[in-house]
Amino acid sequence: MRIAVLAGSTALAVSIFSVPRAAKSEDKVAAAFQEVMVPMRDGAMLQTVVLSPKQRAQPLPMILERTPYGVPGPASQRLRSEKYILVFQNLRGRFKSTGKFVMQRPPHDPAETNGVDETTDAWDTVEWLLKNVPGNNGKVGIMGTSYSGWTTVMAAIHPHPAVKAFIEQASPADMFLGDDFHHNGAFRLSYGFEYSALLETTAEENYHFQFDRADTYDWYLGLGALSNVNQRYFHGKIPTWMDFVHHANYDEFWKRQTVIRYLDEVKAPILHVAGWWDQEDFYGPQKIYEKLESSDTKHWNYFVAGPWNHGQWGGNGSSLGPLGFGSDTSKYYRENIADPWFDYWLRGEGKLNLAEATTFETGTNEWKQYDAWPPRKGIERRRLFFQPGRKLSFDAPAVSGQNAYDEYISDPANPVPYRPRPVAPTYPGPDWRVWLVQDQRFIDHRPDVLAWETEPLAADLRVVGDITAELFASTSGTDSDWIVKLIDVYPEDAPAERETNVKMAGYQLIIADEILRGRFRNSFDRPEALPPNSPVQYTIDLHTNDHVFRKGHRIMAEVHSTWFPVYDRNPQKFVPNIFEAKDSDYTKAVQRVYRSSTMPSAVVIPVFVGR
Ligand code: PG9
Repeated sequence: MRIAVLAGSTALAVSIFSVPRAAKSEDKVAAAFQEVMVPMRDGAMLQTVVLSPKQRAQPLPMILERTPYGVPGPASQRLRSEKYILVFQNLRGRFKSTGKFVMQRPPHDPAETNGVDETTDAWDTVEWLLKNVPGNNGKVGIMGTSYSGWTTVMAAIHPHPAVKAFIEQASPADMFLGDDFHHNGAFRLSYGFEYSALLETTAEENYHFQFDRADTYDWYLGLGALSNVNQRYFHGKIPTWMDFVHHANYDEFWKRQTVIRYLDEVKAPILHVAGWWDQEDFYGPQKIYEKLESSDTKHWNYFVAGPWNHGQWGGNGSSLGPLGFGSDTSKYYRENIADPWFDYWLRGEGKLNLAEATTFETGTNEWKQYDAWPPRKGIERRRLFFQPGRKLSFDAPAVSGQNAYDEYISDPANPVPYRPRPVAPTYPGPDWRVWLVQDQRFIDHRPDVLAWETEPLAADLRVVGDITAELFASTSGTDSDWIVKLIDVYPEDAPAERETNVKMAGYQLIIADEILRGRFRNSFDRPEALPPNSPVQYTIDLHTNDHVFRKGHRIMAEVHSTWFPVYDRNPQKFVPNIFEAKDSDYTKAVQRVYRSSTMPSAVVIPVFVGR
């Protein structure tokens, strides 16, 4: 059995404005389609579609998805399973739902007795469905990917007692620290700009910003300073853009919005799902799982990660970009994890044979199970040090002193592209969906990209858990971005991938990556200028992973200071608010990465050494 709504998530990833569930050829069960307006406690009416299997031997549980992206239309009259009633709902202010759409509306102030938010809307919806949907068995599951993954988590803060299980897939956790809109305070320019234009023009239009250049790298470069966005295009009319401008630091606006803050207790079973190459919300599910794990006394909190981009678990998971995985990993997830999860909690069927963490180990293409995430048993944290001659090794650097560094000039007028040009608009893609697995050789010749590489590995190296970069670096400017990537370099004799036939000789595959905006090195709330030409130590979390660097492969660490236009350019001169920087504030800077015994830049990897 497969739960049809899972397939909907693919539509989300392909085009976020496809209805969340398009009819599929494998949909076999005739369904009754019903569209209703569900009343909320403050009088708002939310457009809701109920798809119920026509043949029902017994009352069925309901699975609810709450989305800003549109509900299925009347043509949706088939389902893949006769086991569930599926319910889709548009959030306030989206499509026919009344009320006001607020991007990631935070929970209301508890002092406000009539307050509404996504938690109360989910509650009111469940209450209404239980009373009004014929043939339901009184049990509800809530699930979704990305935005609707986030509404799933919001519902889990204070769930209706009828909600017996959740599946949260790629929910953002914190839009300033690690998901769609910023990473460690660095602004995700192309996503932030295009997504807010898309959602906050009229819902009927779902306006894709009309670029007048095929290569948006060129377009964003021509845009210049961020302050030009309002002057030339948005004119102060896009609320989310105005929030970016007014909340350039990690202030109460962002803190109130993060779900982490409200998750003090696991109130119903919840499964968290992440994709290793999720180009949007990879941070979220890891952090949400981690926060809930601290209060998981009933063992209701579980983690799954696979070799997927954003939402790929709903579609075909046999390959991603050039990479083949030896089997359909998404099908595996659906059939062996997601379906049994809901069958167990909502239908009382089967046993829950689920490990605390189930992750797909890339490199070997094997599913693994762990009793903790990140695993603690058998793990040794080892440093891969940057060495002279662009070498990377486990030996601590022998050289000492201020002169052991590698250097580049970072020029905001010529930023490092994040994917091969021309950079097409984010949506509808398809390049956006695969950029994290694209061969990094397209930038390795640039003088502003530095890389350090190991010798070919004598044996497989299994890396499981949290990866961190420890960087000692200076800039001649007073602000700077630092991007660190951990890359798997394939040997020259690497065969083509079986599923995709792509030749992998010399391929440079990103395994882990992150950016840190230097001004936030001590505090995300209070940015500080960097001391020019003085080495500073940065610790950058590259997040958890499960990857085997195979024998014969090399490991590479890469550092640069622009990643454009997925991130805006740091002016490299400290200004109070980068959204208000002038074109003249953007300056070149000399960047040095140190690799001495006293300033040993390194990537710290969790090596599995056995139990
Ligand atoms: N990544 C998208 C998103 C989630 C939440 C807020 C804003 C954007 C999405 O795919 O829904």
